[in-house]
Amino acid sequence: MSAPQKPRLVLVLGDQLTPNVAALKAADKARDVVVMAEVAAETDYVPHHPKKIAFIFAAMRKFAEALEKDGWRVRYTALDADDPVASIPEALLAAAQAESASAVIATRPGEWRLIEALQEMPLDLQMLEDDRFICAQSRFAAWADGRKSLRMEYFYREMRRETGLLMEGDKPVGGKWNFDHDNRKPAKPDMFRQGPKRFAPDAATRAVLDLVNERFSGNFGSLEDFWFATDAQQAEEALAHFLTHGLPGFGETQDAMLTGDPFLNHAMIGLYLNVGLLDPLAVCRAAEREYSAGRAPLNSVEGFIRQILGWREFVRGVYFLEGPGYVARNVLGQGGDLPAAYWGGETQMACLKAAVAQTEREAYAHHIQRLMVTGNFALLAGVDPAQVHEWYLAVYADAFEWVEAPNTLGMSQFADGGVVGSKPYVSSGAYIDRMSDYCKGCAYDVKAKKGEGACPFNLLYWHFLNRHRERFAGNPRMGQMYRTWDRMDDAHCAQVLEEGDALLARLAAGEVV
Ligand code: DLZ
Ligand code: SF4
Repeated sequence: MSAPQKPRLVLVLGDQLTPNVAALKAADKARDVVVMAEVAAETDYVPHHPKKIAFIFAAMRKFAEALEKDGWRVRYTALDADDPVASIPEALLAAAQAESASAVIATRPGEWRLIEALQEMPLDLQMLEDDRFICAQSRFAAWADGRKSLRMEYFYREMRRETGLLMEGDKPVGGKWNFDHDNRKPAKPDMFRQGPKRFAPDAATRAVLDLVNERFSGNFGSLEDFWFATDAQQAEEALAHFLTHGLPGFGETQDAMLTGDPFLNHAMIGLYLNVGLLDPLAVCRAAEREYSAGRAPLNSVEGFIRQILGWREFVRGVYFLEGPGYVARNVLGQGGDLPAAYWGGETQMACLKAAVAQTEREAYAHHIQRLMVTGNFALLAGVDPAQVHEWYLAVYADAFEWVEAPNTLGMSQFADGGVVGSKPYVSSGAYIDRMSDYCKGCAYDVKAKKGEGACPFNLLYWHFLNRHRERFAGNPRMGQMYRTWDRMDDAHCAQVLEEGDALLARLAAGEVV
């Protein structure tokens, strides 16, 4: 009889919580040991929102329990264990010693920092591609190869063709690939809008909430009223709830912002997708069924599917294609500090206040609040993109670097020089006024372009375009903006720039704006 084979260590990270993750699929229940750990290195690389930490820990603990029920042997180290471990490599080294093991099977983490830390361990590491995505990384690289620029829209069309989602033969259903034109309406308060499904914390989650409260109450973000799904079954319920109640009206108002209604018809499933509680292709197919059955209109379903099949897959491809240096990019050379208002400090700007207050409460803001309020303002105000990146990575429950960095540094801050977006997403206050009810209650006047009470977005929009003229004037998508600026009278322009300078100086001095 041959000696039993040595166990291998199967690493499962806090955002790899599915039996379909590559490392588990490659492992042998009868032989191998799953390693999971709550560690300070992961809780502290940015000051995560307490609700995000609680969500991840609760989902990790419940997933570990499910694995054990399913016959796996799991070595789980809690943050408050008697013999805690400080980092993922340390957890693996401790497990290697205890189990007399030297081989590790891991699924590639979603962050270069952790990939490199694993590669540096003195253990025999097999790192498998994370195949929980619709588009394999090699497929993305082949698509990107030789292209002068990468545009999500073209990638998305290929993904539609390859998956057959919303296709009639080789034509897009409805004759168009993209129905965003119908999806730019402002929203009105609606008592019957349901919002996402909420779950009362179970015993495992309550224990985590106590721990997080004890250890992380100093972090930005409220832990009160925790309602996220924390296992796959609950996440499925949250999805089903959205498909019935949210999806039909999702499209029309997907870009709208309303004080007091943080969710509108948004799905709030990004966090579940990103930790593995939901599968992206299954989610797209479920949404497509709602269209086929006549329960949701095409503009909603196409817009929703594009976020997952197009945008989410695209940014993941970009993150891994661009390599570890991506997060340090700053092509516009912006160097200001993130205003204290982003961490809950005072501000007179109603839109910024609302987006940050909601983030503080929910660890969530929707794409337009992120892109056109907090992102737009940071870009206009000349903030160092690395600080903006760390803020988004910390405060949103759905934020992991592979998805957050291309969205923040690329799409929102243009720090990558146009890999992700073809132009910077900047706007004056008029856009926010059109899409929200924020301006009505603001100390600033959105109609004022300069002078007393002028909306900071109005001043800084032109200031930004002017200070980056050399880079952007030749951009075909921005020429119109420069022509408009050039037609304004010189005295007006000079005053706008002077007041913009003064505003930036006040921000730099840490004054409340
Ligand atoms: C975000 C996070 C946090 C806060 N804590 C842990 C943890 O204690 N243990 C763990 O395995 N994963 C955690 N994560 C998720 C990781 O940071 C994530 O896997 C990497 O950033 C790669 O996406
Ligand atoms: Fe925001 Fe300007 Fe509107 Fe105030 S007036 S809410 S600062 S856009």
